[in-house]
Amino acid sequence: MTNSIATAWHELSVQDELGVWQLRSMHPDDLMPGPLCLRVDWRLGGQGGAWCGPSNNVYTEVDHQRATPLGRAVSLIVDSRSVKGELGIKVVYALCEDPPLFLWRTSLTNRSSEAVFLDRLVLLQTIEGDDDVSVSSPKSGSRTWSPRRYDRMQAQGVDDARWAFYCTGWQSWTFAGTLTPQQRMPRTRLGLLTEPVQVSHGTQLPRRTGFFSSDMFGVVASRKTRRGLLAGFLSQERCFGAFDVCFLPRGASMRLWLNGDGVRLDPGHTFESDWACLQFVDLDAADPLETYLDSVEKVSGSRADGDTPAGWCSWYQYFQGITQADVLRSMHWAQEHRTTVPLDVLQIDDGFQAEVGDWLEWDHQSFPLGMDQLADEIERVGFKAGLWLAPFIAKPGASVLAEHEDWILRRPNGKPSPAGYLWDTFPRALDVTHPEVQEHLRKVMYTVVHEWGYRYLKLDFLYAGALPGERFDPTKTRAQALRGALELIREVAGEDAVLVGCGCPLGSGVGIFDSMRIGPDVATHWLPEYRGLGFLLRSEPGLPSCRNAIQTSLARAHLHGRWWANDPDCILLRDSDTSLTPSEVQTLATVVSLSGGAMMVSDDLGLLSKKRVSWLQRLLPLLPKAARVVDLFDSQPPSILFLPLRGSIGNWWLIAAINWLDSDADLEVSPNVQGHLELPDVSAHGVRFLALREHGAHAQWVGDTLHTSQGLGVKNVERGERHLQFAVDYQRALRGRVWLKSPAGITQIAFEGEPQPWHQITEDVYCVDLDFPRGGKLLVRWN
Ligand code: 9PG
Repeated sequence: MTNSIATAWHELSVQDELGVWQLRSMHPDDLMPGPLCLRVDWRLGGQGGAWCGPSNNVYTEVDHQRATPLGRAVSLIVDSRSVKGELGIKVVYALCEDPPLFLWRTSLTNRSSEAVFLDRLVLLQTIEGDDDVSVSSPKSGSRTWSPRRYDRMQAQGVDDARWAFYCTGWQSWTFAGTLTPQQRMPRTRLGLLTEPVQVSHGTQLPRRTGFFSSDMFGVVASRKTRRGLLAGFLSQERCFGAFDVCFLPRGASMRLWLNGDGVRLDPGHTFESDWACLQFVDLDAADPLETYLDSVEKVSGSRADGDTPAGWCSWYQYFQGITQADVLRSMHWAQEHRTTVPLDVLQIDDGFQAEVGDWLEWDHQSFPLGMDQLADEIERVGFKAGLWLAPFIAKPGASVLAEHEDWILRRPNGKPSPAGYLWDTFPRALDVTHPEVQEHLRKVMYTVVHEWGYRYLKLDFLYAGALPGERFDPTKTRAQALRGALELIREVAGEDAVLVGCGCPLGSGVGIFDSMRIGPDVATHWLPEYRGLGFLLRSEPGLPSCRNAIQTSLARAHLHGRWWANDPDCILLRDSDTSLTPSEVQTLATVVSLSGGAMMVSDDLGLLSKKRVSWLQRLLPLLPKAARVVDLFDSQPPSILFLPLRGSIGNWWLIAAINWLDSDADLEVSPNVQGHLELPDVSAHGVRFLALREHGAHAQWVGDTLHTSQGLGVKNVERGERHLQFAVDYQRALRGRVWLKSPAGITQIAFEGEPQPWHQITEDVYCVDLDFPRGGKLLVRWN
């Protein structure tokens, strides 16, 4: 029997006997998947079991008002059982109208008398149109994914130039970007050194051309029809999940699945999956992924409305050699420059602790004041004290491991679960489901926040809480283990602490973190390198490098202000002791500024030249929102950012275009359908950054170097017949050049009543240099 439900947006039909379902959009241009099916794989008494659709004991119900995380929705509930009856499988499909999103999830109940171990929950897989039979006859638990068994998008065959797949990696440092069928997935080639760090256990690492995988959500898109299909999950609290796509000559095969991690489901117990969802995407909409991204935020309660951090971080200057003296030097500099460069956080990174893992002991020679008094000192002079911790990981020599061998997460063979190669060693992960580890985490967090007084915490290497292993609590998936530990940390730290996630599986952090690192580490070099091995590492997508940090952050710009405040990693402004060119420094600073996210500077501030300090000043205060990466679905790496702004001087656009080439190049952007801008001679790895405004017959503000916004500090404009007066205020000193247009010429420019010299640039454009301790009124007169 076929059951259908519909709304103004979508229509769903489910064929009971075959377990085949299909979703149609009412919008004829939308990219629709063909017939789909579900699948569950498990083990019971040493035997594999699989279910591929409700061929047995089906019961279907329609509920017009069923509660979902996005409000009430018309729903279809299909209750069925596995062939041998050991597993009860309930699927709820829901068509939400506001937002227009299709949701579904499965609940599995163990109806046998023995434990069931859950391997995989496939929520969507495309099927061969003429091969339905293979779908309804369950085959037992093979773990491989054979794309030959799935089939086409309902759209025509795959033409290389037309298709694209947007993928986002598992954690902060994993690759994100848009790929085409003739490309391969960028992946690490360093095996056990980096794979446990960057890749979710079980997620495909496809090597073949046109085969891709994305964690949490992904988008298949047609560049020609400008339509796409987003498949993903509304939360990652119960399972890690991925969207796998392969482009084959006859169509695109897709699979959206959750990793059960082999967790134990006891008799009578039910395991509910996270909600899966599909969104039809218009690639040319102002904010194409808005419906999905906002829904994730709604479900987990984002913390994006707090203040976005601006401050200093010790890591990229001092690394593990940081001392109290270095911190105090930067603090004094920030104190002296407060009126020109208003920073609010001073964050001590890795290096204060006695050993990675032993957080409550420190090196008394390097930090004689002690970590508590140092925090007091930082707070006393008016900054937020920040500290780095990697709570789920420890170096092999740490006393926490010597004293508690049983806290280490281990593989079934008893060896520690690989956590990657870090700090020139192989560190261990803690089993965060162990009650003693949880007690230890409570103590560490309580001490650091409530006794020492650090209000800003950068919590790093969090993926270590979600590595595969035999856990104290075998009923918890890796995602549940991590989420539980993150919730515990937030609970102990309190609502007021600013928590920054780093090295963190992204979906697990929504609702926990105020800010999240969304890309790999920056570095004072453009390409990845390690001990002179640059040539081998160039294409590593997750290793520290300026290029990797910028590219990944651009691909995740849309998360800002929704799931958290994005942290695109630090800016590095130094002009000595770096191999970054001035153009590369500008590209990094421009992208970080236009991200609207956190801005941490990681230089020895006292060593910055005057010019570089003036660059830093222009970046503060932070921009109020993120720019849109307009070519996200069209180029890899993306290179064009637009940010529409509105203020008392009208509406304008900030536009940045990046030259990714290794040589100077002419760039072109099309801000609208009617026109394009030619941007000649942009230097290698450099950026052209400008403000675009309409110009009329009257006098007006044209642009400035006061601030990256080029105008948000103009709080008020007074227009007279022969004058214009701008009230300018950035809540700091005012330094830079302002360009003004005046068709009738200029007779006087004055700031706070004092006449200022000006220069004529073109027939009707003039400029004036300002250097004042604070904002004020800029007056322009003509005859
Ligand atoms: C401190 C650093 C900084 C940095 C973090 C994180 O693969 N690795 O060897 C690797 C080492 C360090 C690292 C990332 C990866 O950086 O992102 O900002 O806090 O830890 O150790």
